Amino acid sequence: MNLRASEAIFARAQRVLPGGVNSPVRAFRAVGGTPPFIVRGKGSRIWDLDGNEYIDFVGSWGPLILGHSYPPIVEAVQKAVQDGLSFGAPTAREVDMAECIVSMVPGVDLVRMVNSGTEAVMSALRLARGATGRDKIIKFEGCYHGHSDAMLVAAGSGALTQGEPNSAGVTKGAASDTLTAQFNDLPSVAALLEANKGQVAAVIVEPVAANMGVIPPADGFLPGLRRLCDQYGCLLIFDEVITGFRLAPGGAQQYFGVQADLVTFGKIIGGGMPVGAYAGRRELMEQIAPLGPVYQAGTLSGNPVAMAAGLAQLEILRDNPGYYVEMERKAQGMAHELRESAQKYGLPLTVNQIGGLLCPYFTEGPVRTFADTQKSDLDRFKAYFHHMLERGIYLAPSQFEAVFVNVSHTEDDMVAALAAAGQAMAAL
Ligand code: HOZ
Repeated sequence: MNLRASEAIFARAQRVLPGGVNSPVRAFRAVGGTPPFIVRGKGSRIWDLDGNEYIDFVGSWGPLILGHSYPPIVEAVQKAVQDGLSFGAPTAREVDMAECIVSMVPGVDLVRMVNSGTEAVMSALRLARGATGRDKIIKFEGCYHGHSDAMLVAAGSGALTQGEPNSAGVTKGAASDTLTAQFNDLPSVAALLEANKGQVAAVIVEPVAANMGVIPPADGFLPGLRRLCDQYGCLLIFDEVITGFRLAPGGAQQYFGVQADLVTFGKIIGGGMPVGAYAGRRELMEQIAPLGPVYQAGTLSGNPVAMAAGLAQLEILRDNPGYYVEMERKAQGMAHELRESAQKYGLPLTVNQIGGLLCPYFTEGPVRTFADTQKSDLDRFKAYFHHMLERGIYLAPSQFEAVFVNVSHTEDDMVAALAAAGQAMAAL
């Protein structure tokens, strides 16, 4: 594959951007080689500077359920742009967006828009602490909730990929109120709650852990968290940056039938633009300024262009519940075929799949915990990744990220991806 133009600009990039990138996983450090520099996307496809075409299974890390440059979203953005880029003043689009989220997400009365998932989580944690008068937070090893100080403890995603789940630069003070439990292990949560009685403000969880690969919650895990939070008087926060509007129109709460107290959203509600939000029931959300004592603000919050893009996508998803059936079917089919290929070539492979999310781990299964994810053969993943890229299949350059299957993927795309995977596995 010719990546000459990407190589040239990556060399320039490394002189002016740390690692040549603005977000670490993109630097390809976990897999080696040069990241293709992307120039254009349409539907399920992206193209790089050298003219290579890829079927994209990253989709901007989740939000592009309808694909790249989806015409109604592009038109909504074009219209919004003509009206002005930013006002730092209320606009009707923010109200439309909040009404749409309230209508789709169970248990949500009020929404506060922010600019990223990181900001949403950081703000939701502050709200949880303000509302309960408690300081401590329980998170799960390998779950990723953005890069705020308190959440860079035993973190997944890029932090895990880079081997730095506890970031330098986080003070002991900022980290000391973050307690770490094990995903899919209720006793580990109960033990922390018991040992820190009356001190835990919230348990925050990705309802599907999707930043250490993809780990669906075990039966009873999410209802068990709900029960424990009620028992110990703390809040349950679902970080739906990845699962929101992807598993179901109402996200993981709807998919699993478990009600959280607060939910956080990220890029998924921007349709490709930078957005985030946190939301919950009225009496909790009324603790936020200007109604209550928990302060949080932002000039770009509710930005009209981002609202236009996000709203266009959410309305389409709301009106097309069949899309969710379609994504699940395609992802299930892909998981099944990957398992078959692995079996054919005698390769130890475990594929976890739920909704339009999946992850092949290069190990015997099951993969149900953080510890299980660490058994995956990363050299095999690396070789697989490059075989796929060579064959025009664009995957996340890390074992610890999800494969995103979207509405935009055609049956031909799925067939092409599976043919490539079969060839890759034959070569491994
Ligand atoms: N590590 C993030 C995904 N879980 C974002 C990666 C990126 O945008 O480069």
